[in-house]
Amino acid sequence: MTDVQNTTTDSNVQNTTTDSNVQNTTTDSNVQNSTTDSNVQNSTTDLNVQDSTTDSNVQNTTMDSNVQNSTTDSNEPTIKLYWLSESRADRIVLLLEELEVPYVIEKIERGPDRLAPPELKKIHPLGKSPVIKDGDKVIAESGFIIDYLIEKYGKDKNLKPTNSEDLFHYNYFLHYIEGSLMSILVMKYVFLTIQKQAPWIVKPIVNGICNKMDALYLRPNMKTHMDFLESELGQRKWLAGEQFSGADIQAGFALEMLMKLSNVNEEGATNISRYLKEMHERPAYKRAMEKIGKNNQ
Ligand SMILES: N[C@@H](CCC(=O)N[C@@H](CS)C(=O)NCC(=O)O)C(=O)O
Repeated sequence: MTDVQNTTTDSNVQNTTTDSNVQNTTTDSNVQNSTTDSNVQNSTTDLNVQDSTTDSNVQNTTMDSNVQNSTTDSNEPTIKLYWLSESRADRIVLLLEELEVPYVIEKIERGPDRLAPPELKKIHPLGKSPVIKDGDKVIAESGFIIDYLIEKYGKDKNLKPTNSEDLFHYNYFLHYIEGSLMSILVMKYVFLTIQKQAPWIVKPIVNGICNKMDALYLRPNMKTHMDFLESELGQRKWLAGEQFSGADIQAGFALEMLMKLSNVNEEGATNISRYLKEMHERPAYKRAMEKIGKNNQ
């Protein structure tokens, strides 16, 4: 759409202000400054910014100048999510909607190579999404972001169990999803993409290698994960217990991907399907999908 992002509240002031922290961001001119007390931070970005969305009750967003303005009252958090299209960053939109805190999304499109634009490395050296800024902190890793935001802003939201049994499951699944499940799913996705994009002359060889890898490693592993998750969700309503939690926010994206890449329908995974359906019914989920333009799910 445009390389311009503006967020204006109250007046057209280019400031994000919290207690001890002042943040100014100018995206179009590729200059970004964050100032916290005596700590001054400058960074440069030329991300292809598509849109900027904030909780409509708190902040208004306009797109017609080179200036990003957001002024919040002193108790409001200042969270900015760098959201990459078709990515795990969807999790953080869902979480922010569950938390009902004000936030700004900077939408970034994948390049034709399906990778994130290299400019994302100016936000965090790994250049991956999700990544958030909260005041002067830059935070990466979806599991860590989820726990950080719940700890900081979700005390009254019941998104992190307090009893030890559920907390045990919460921590396990927060780690398991990225540590074990996603690596298999990403590998499967990469192999499918390689097969799709292989030039015709090498296609038979590429297909041979990919299909072998699929049969020997990927499919059996995906089946193991599917059986495990079916069994876990047969024992509890949500992954950590009877209460929806950050572990489910971490898991939703991966379970959708597992179902799609395994070509399994509802009957093939009744517990996972029930679980995903219940997640889709959550008002925060609906709002999150609306915000990222996936409201047809
Ligand atoms: N373990 C990280 C993974 C982050 C990650 O790999 N994100 C992908 C999107 S799903 C990404 O940024 N890919 C773009 C690229 O590799 O260029 C997390 O959970 O946040």
